[in-house]
Amino acid sequence: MKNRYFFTLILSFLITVSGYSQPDQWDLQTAMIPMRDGVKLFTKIYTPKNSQGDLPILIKRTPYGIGGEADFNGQLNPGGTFDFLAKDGYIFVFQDARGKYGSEGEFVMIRPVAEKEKDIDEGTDAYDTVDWLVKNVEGNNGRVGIFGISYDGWLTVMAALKPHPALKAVSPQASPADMFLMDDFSHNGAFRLSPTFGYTYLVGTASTSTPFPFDQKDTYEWYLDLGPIKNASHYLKGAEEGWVDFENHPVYDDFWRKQCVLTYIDEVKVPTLNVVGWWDAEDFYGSMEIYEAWEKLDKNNLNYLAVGPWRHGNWWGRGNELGPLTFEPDPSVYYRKNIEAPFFKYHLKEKGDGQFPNAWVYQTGANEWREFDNWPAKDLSVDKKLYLHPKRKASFSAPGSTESSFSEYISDPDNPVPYAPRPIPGFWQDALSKWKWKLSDQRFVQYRPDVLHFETEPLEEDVVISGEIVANFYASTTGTDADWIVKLIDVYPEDFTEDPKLAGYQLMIADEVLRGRFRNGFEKGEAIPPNEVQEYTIQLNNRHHRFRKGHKIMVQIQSTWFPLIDRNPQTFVNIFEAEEKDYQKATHRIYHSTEYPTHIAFPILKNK
Ligand code: PG9
Repeated sequence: MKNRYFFTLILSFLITVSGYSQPDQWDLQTAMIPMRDGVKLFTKIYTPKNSQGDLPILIKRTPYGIGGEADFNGQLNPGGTFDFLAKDGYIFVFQDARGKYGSEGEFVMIRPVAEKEKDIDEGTDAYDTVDWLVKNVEGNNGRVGIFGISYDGWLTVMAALKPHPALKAVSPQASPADMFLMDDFSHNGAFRLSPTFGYTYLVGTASTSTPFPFDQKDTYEWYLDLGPIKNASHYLKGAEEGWVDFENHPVYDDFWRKQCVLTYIDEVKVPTLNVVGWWDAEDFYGSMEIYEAWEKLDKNNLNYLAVGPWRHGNWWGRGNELGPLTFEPDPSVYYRKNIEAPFFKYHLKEKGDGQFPNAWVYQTGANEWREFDNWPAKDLSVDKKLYLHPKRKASFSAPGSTESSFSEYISDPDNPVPYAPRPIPGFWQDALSKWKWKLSDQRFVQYRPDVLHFETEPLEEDVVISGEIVANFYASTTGTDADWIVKLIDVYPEDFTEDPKLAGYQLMIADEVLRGRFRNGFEKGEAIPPNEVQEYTIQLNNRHHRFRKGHKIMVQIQSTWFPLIDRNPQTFVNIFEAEEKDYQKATHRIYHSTEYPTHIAFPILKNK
């Protein structure tokens, strides 16, 4: 007991001298802030009680509810999400997005940028909020920042497109960019069934967020029992509007183009810190594309990138553990203390020297932060190709002329490969289904008859991937459409005394899907000619990973990934109108010959 008392005493001493705030040190004001069309948005404003001098304002806008007072008090206090920022001193503002929770108006899922000057969008709502805050909140220094994760990150990008003059720094974190090509709703034209069905219900049925009430623990079975995807709308009463958009736009058309933020990005107008995690299962692509789009236009070096060993958003919490992996020191604390806090401090408080690298990139496998002048650092790497061979082999040499030419499997839409070990709870209900499945040990499907694998010998030296990974492959099918899923895997040695729970572990480093009908472009689908070899390219995004000496590199290929991706009927029909009879087994072949040398291309670091 005595010890505990002593510990508390020391802790409160440390908290006092380090300047951390206590819960009762915040003044809370609430406001309904008027937008230009008269709609009012519910907003909470936390001002530190004993601040000296005027403070900048940091805003987080969200459709997910700004919650009870305790939530945000908690985040502002020691150990909370905003710990280092709170210590530096800001006025924190939290706001319900239009049409959500306490805010008036209509919520539109990923509302496109307004076409007419006078119309509203999420950018104008951010603008009007900043304007009101700098004019009405006492003790502000006239400098404002906006940040947020995921939808809130996307709202941050919207705020930066036509920024209010007082907006001096933004940090979009895990923001989606293109919902058809690669973020939450579909990847390369393959519809993300469980994330999208769950999300449509979550945000579409009420102004609050209510997850779909699955009556089965294993949603793998629930979605399989659903049958053809056209049956899904039956369960989305109240949220039909959102779902109809998917049914009406099964190809990349103007609807998707207008929703895509990249369509609107021009010069970098505000210092921007883009943030994302290597194992983000929702919006990795979007965050990288936004960084890259701004980077190309960044004449004044205002655009930055931080990528850590994180799932979707866990730089706001503890970051020591992710699935089976451990990281020391905690990369989330490192990020908040050494990247995020100095970034905002420099731009909103004009303190510090502002000498930041362009990119802070965590090298997984080596488990350390690296700093780069640009990302990917093309000048520091050379291109390599990892080829597939018969008998489940992979190597850095191209196939010889005597090698047999293909490996094959039967893909059955009635028995799809699960994307995570079952039972798979609802995507929006559970950390495994939503966040951690990418960290699952891929041995759970390696020997399914509908999954191919190819692996190298144990590596004789470290191989450090540093940049964009691309799968170039040759395949045929007996059907008229097929999905192709490619996974790049770090296989740990069987004898891994360093961390026995990782012995033999198959850790996914990169993964992606392509719906075959879109092999020549996303604007229209084209049937695959049966039994003809076709060439396919899949971008597996970029990575910075060290495959260590003694590890093996594995490639797995499969054609179902359920219920993450809806079942491709494997016959060329509009999938949203497909009937039970359209779903057919098909035999797929992956070629590995001199004529058709399937390979994965990636840059590796020259100087390890
Ligand atoms: N990734 C989620 C999302 C963002 C935008 C649209 C739909 C979903 C999120 O976690 O907010």
